[in-house]
Amino acid sequence: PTDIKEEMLKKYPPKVARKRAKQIMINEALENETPEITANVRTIPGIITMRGCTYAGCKGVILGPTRDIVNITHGPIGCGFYSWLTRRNQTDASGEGDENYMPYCFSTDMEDKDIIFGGEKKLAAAIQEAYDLFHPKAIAIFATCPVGLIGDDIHAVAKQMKEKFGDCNVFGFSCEGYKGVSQSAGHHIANNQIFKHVVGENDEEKPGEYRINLLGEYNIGGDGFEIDRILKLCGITNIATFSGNSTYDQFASAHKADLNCVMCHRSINYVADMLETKFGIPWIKVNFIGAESTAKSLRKIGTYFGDKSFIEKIEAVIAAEMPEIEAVVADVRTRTEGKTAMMFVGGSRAHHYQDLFSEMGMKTLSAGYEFAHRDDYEGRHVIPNLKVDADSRNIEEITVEADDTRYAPRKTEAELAALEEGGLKFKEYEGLIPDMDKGSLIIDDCNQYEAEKLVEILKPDIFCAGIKEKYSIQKLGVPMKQLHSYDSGGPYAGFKGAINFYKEIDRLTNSKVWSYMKAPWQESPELSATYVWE
Ligand code: CFM
Ligand code: HCA
Repeated sequence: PTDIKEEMLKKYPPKVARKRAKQIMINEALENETPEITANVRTIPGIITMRGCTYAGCKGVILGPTRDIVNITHGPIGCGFYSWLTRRNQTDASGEGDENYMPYCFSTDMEDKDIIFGGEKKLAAAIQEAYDLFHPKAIAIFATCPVGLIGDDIHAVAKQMKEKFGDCNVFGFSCEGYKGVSQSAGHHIANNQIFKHVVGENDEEKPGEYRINLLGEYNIGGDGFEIDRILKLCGITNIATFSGNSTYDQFASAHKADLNCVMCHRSINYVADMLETKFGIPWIKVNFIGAESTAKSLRKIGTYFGDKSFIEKIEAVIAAEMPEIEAVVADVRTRTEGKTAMMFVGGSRAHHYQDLFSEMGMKTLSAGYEFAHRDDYEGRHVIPNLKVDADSRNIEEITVEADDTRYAPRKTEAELAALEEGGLKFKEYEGLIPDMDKGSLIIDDCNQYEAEKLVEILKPDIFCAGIKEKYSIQKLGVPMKQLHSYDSGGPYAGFKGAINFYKEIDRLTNSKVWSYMKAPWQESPELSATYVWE
């Protein structure tokens, strides 16, 4: 691995190599303590990063999957267009009276004249138009880069329109693309505003004995549908998913749950913490990617609520689902055992999907996040030591306090301590590093050049990343699976999802098509030329 790291850094100018060296880690045995990685820092200009922008993290990721909020992008048309369902987040609006605005793409379509003379009037007109057409419960406004540069005050416009309507919640997000170093800043901005403007708005009692929120599940390719199916079988009531298949009212009622289950730690841990501080709801980390992980997560929920009959019901569900999983695994493993994978994805999947691969007997040679923070790699214990740099200071920190009337600790200190004693950890995420093999390569903010080098040197049987990586990897003759959009597949979460995934990876890694393929320049290299500098 040392040689591979050196090989990857060799082409860089010395200053760039020094910086990248801190983001490329050879996993050492964890005898002493978890080694430190540099993360959540700016991408070096000139590098073709896999990352996206802060607006994408706020509008596309967190609010995009909510069906009954009209999401208006204040900006040039491309920003709205490229964040319009490309993530394959699904929703079920088949219920009586359900609103679904997700198939629409709302934008102010800013043009040169709006940049010069200001876009606030155009924004107010767009909000009015959306209100007149749909009378939605809520309208959200998302700022793009030029909005911040010219200084349009989206919050003032939102406030003015909210007062004017009286029956529609209007609020804005200062999530200009450049606001942070990646999508991650957008998550934080989205979490803050949803918490300030929506959570706690609906105090109606909610039915259900075992009530949870599922935080950080976005229903990509129907993942959330499969998880909800399982929860329902177990008798668990999901009050709100943040934010797959969600509605305004789910967010507004989130304070009615008795446990928060955090799936994607990176994107939503802020909401988990705020719900605990303000309303007294504890949170645990779960993972519904992988059959074993799904069973483990369900058992954690069972332990938390503690009722014997509930725990038995959960065990019965697991016992009913597992035989099919075992049969498929036994079959695919004859073809996938010992194969290798690499994955570079967002801020949680590069960790979660390793469980699915190991269930198939496959080994992860290298993995990393696009925009996770050190706690997602090393575990939450590093949070107190994280340096707050100029880029993180840019993002508003909101102060949350216990609610005067509605703060109600769901468990006493003694009950929590007893559960911890028994192995159920609260507010804890240990990160990706401890789960990876010694000698594997962990790479933060991996880029186009490094990805190609890795494939060239280690020749994995499958490479997982996003759309920008898809074709360059396939052209190297290696099968590529998108772990963002799932290409056209999914669900991959839960029990049924695991089966879909095993079959898909079996098909991809055992197809002969890649070995038959020759790139055009390999077949007829008439374009070979020598560059001459005069
Ligand atoms: Fe969380 Fe996500 Fe991810 Fe993410 Fe994303 Fe995504 Fe992702 Mo693409 S919220 S961090 S910002 S699990 S959109 S559903 S796939 S990069 S690994
Ligand atoms: C985003 C969304 C994205 C992009 C995926 C990709 C997604 O970050 O803006 O690069 O293929 O999951 O759709 O992460």
